[in-house]
Amino acid sequence: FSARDIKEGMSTHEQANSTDAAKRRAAVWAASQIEDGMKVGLGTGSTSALVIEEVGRRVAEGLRITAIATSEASQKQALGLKIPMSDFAHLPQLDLTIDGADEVQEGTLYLIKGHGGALLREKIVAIASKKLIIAVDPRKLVKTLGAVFTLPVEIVPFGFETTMRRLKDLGFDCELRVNDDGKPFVTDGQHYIAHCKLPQVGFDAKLAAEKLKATVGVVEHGLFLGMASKVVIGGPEGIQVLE
Ligand code: ABF
Repeated sequence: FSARDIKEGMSTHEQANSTDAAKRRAAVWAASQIEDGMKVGLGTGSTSALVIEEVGRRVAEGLRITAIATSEASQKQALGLKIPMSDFAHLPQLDLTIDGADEVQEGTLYLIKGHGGALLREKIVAIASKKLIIAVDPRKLVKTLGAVFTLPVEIVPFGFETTMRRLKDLGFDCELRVNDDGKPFVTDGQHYIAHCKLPQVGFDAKLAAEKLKATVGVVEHGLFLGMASKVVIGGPEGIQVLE
């Protein structure tokens, strides 16, 4: 199935309901992959919120896990559901992290993440995990990264103007993320986010990732390459798992 299968013949309201149902199916399947005793990373965003809800339900039924969250918002939700939370001082490695994504490239499982504003913590948690399962609805599948979303790049506030100029010189056309009041959006790590358009022709994700990592002032970027073990896509009637 595809995003088209969901959209055709539906009103806007029906589409929203169908997207929510797709996210929930993906979230419930992803949460079902957690086994008793696991150390689990909990993602950020609306799909991850559904995962956390399902994990909370399973914990209330007796599932024993310890978790680390990728954002203050997910930490708060998890604590509210009485999911035992910890930190990297106590859990150096995680068994499984479940998170959402903005885009998933068909074939490679390369991801754009970070529109929820938590890409740095998401990457730190993902890299500390043996496995990363990404739960999405079908709208997230793309042929080329950057087809729908810009790439979020987390940058240090000091000198952000000069960092963004250097990003531009490297071919990344970026805009600073701002709140409704026009002030810069500040991440949980107290950094800014630059949203960069990716070229749709001849884009080399690995080369882009290398260039971004080598840019002074860049803390981390939202390209997650070779990190997803599985991607679960919720659909109108079930789920599809890509690996
Ligand atoms: C996080 O939340 C992000 O990496 C991604 O930006 C976003 C996806 O949110 P949603 O599930 O609400 O689409 O996982």
